Parts: sequence; structure tokens; C-alpha cells
Amino acid sequence: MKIYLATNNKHKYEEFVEILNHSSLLLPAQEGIAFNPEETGNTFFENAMIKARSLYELVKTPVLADDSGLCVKALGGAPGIFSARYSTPPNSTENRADYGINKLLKEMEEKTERSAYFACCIVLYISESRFFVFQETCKGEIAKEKSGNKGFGYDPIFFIKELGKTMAELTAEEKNQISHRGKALQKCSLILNNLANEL
Ligand code: ITT
Repeated sequence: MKIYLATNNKHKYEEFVEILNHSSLLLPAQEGIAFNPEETGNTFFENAMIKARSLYELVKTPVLADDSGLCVKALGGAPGIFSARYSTPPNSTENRADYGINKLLKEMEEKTERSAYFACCIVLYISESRFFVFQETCKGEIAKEKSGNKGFGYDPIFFIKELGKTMAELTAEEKNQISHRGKALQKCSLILNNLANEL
């Protein structure tokens, strides 16, 4: 079964491939499909639906989409659905992840309340009238400095108290067990297996 993943983020793609262990997960870019929908939604769910629907309209086969982000309590839940935009540097030669991390560390400099969570909404879009939604979170704290070089995005400053490590200090396997995306995809995988004979 051929499934498209509605993303331009290669890190997400790698995590999807590792977790779903799916042999034919395709990126639009791999097939020469131009795909960059405007994320006009107000929630992770709305944006995941926008990505899923707009790719489905182009390929007319099942699509998976992921909208995710980091919600920081002391910042009223920001950057949230704006997590990717928050880490977009004005000067495109600058590294995105470093830019976002440094900006967040600066905003958090004086804060003692450092709790945060990652959220991930995954939509499995089979057709206009049939889709499944999986949303999960992963709780942690914003560290005072970066640590670790695995993962992507805000992982180096996302500290998981129970493990005594940042997300970027975990192996891919460890991250996928506990992460927002890992937990949502574990549920999604059950449905995909269940649908295997139908799709
Ligand atoms: P697509 O829309 O093409 O899928 P994107 O990166 O723009 O790619 P989002 O709009 O969902 O995706 O923004 C998600 C951002 O949240 C991502 O760019 C990271 O900055 C952050 N993020 C999400 N999951 C993360 C994770 O597991 N580890 C670290 N940062 C994460």
C-alpha cells in the first residue's frame, strides 16, 4: 500500500519511517510534487487536516500528515502551532534550529516556571469521507542550555525529568518510545495494520 506523507520536513519523515516500519511511505518531493500549503488553522488538528487534504487532492491515494510543536507554559502555550515559523530566521543562511533555540532560551531567561510539552497531531486521510486523527503530547521542561545532538528542532533544550536527559540525548529508538509523534504513530500503526487488506 502506497501512502504519502504530507511534509517537507525530512526529520519527521525519518521518524515516521522508523516507527511505522512502512515500506512505501512517499514524500511529495520524491515524486516531483510541489507541495507547500498555507497553514491557516488555529489548532494542530486544523493544520494537519489542511496538509492532509491538500496533498490528497493532488494524489488521490491515502495520505498521512503531521502538525506538531512545542507549547511552553510560561509563554502562554507559545510557540505552539507557530513552532516552525518561530524558528525561521530573517536571514536564510542562519541555522533554523539554532535560531529557534536561542530565541526561546532568551525569552525564558528570567522564568522559573519552565514546564512545556510537545504536541503532535497526525491525520490518516483515506478519502474525503474517511479519516482518522491521533493526537498525543510529551511533557518536559525547557532546559537552561542546549544538550545533545540527536533528534531535531527544539530537542536539545527539551529536558525530560524522568530520564534526566534532553530529547536530543536520547537514541532514535528511545525518543520514538516516549515522544508526542512516537505515541501518536504507535496508535496510527494499529489502525494502518487493521486497514491493510482494505487499502
Ligand atoms: P511540515 O509542515 O512540512 O510537516 P514543519 O517543520 O513546518 O514541516 P510543523 O508546521 O508541524 O512542521 O512545525 C513543527 C515544528 O515544531 C518543527 O519545525 C519543530 O521546530 C517543532 N517540532 C515538532 N516536533 C518536534 C520534535 O519531535 N522535536 C523537536 N522539535 C519538534
